[in-house]
Amino acid sequence: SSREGEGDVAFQTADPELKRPSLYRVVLLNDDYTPMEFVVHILEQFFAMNREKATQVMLAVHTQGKGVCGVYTKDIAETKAALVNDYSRENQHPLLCEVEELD
Ligand code: NFA
Repeated sequence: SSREGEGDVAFQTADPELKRPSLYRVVLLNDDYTPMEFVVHILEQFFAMNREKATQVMLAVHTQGKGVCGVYTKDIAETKAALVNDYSRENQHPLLCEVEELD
């Protein structure tokens, strides 16, 4: 349990305290205008899903209002959501991607 800033390097090796990073869901929200094919394309390109999985998740968002694209650490979740939102806006679709902290 090395204290910060004291430089006791020996303890860092002997007693590493590894905190697991907090996890965050990246979710897509349904809307009335974004084409289903565009949502499938997003799930394939940004979340590495195959066509079958992407179609399942898209339909879950469409019927239930929202759906989980993946679970990531904070930086990765926020970056993915921002990339999806920028890409949707560039293509003039209202699709929204949000980040939720896991309990
Ligand atoms: N509800 C959209 C439609 O009927 C499809 C959609 C699915 C949009 C998932 C956003 C998310 N065209």
